[in-house]
Amino acid sequence: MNIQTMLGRLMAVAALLFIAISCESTDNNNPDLDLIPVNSVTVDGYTVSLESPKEIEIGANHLYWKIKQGDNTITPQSFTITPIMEMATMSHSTPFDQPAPDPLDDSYLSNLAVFIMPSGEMGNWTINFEFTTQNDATITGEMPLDVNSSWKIMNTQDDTGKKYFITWYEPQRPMSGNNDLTFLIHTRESMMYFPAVSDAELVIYPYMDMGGGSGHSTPFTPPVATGNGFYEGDINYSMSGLWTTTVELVVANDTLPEVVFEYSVIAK
Ligand SMILES: [Cu+2]
Repeated sequence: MNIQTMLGRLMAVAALLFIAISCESTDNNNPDLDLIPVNSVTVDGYTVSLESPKEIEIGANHLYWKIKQGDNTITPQSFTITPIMEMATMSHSTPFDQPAPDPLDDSYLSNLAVFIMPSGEMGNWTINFEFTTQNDATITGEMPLDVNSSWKIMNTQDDTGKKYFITWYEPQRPMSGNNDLTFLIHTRESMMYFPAVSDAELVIYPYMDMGGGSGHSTPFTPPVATGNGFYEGDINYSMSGLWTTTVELVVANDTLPEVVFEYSVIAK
């Protein structure tokens, strides 16, 4: 987490305290987390709801889980998930963390999931979940999930065929001027295990094609590893419009085939 994100979280906590003091807040959605409902499933009288700040798409997603028995939010002893994509000839998972009590609102369990493929003709996503209630009851269920396309994830591989997933984590909405620039790197150890890679190097090159054979780059600080697969730098877009960013991943002194992110930068 970088300084800006931390400041943002602190400010959100301050805003939350202010709201708690200044009004009788009812249950329902937390305005500071600003979540939209994604799906919910009821099993044995327990309703498991999934919310997220945005529609679920390939690339990074923050998932917020709430478990209710009737109108009461319950705190399970444990809650684990397994995202699975069922495809014609095989099934696979995706890079994800297990949910933990959310630091901003502990009525939610939250986690990061990086979806590597969109839902569609190729296959469907389901999140299998299991939780243990305070009465030691174990409840299992499954939640179908629609994963939309996006430009925010690409993959490459080394010459043994080992796959690496490069996720554009931020800016989610690139704007002219300065932006935090954060990537996430994962690899595929098996169809069910996609660990974070924290010891790679990223070589990036942002470019704007101005047409007629001319174009230009823009000032940036190369992203460096900060742990858990995160690589943080920044970028200062000199113009709005269509940009590309080429990313070369260097793993164990081996430079893997480059990937190119293509996206719009909006005027501030
Ligand atoms: Cu798939």
